[in-house]
Amino acid sequence: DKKATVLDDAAIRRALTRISHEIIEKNKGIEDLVLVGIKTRGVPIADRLKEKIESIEGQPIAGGDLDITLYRDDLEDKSYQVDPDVKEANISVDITHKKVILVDDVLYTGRTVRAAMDALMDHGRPSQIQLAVLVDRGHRELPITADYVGKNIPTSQNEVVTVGLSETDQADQVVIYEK
Ligand code: 3GP
Ligand code: 5GP
Ligand code: MG
Repeated sequence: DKKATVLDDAAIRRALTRISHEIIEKNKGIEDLVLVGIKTRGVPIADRLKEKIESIEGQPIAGGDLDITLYRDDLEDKSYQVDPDVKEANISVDITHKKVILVDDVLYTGRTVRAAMDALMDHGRPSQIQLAVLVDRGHRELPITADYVGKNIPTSQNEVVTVGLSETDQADQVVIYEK
């Protein structure tokens, strides 16, 4: 059952514009930054941030993506717990001594981000890893925090946050559903 639309297209656009400025400010520019999106919906979000940051700074910024197999079979049955694993990494630049910003749509337990960090560290030795998410829905199971958050959405375990993006879905919107 649909409970509420928490972000519409204008709100998503504003949140990503704000995060773009926060990334530039925190890093005092964009030198040595690499934006890495986590598939599926972290990738278009990373692309949008990349475009905004490049237009603000007038310089290109490196990018890549990670495909992490989530516990797709058990979205319903949470008793069957499997940790996410990295299926594929497409990062063409050398990330050693670079500041990597991981980008995902929803941060929940933190296990996906942990797997992503493992994959990055197999690829090189970044000087720093930061995390940007459109939605933080809480319920962390690991000591992981996002550096940049579009919106904090306190949820219960039996709610689901769906993220729609024009690149993959009909429209840009974030909606809370009750399972
Ligand atoms: P995404 O690939 O765009 O991030 O996990 C696969 C998809 O299932 C995700 O899409 C996500 O949107 C959706 N999803 C919805 N609820 C959950 C959940 O509780 N856990 C996980 N892992 N994915 C969820
Ligand atoms: P975590 O590993 O932190 O539990 O979950 C993060 C990943 O799982 C994100 O990439 C996201 O796609 C997915 N995910 C977990 N919970 C939700 C949710 O409520 N809504 C959506 N859209 N994705 C979720
Ligand atoms: Mg995701």
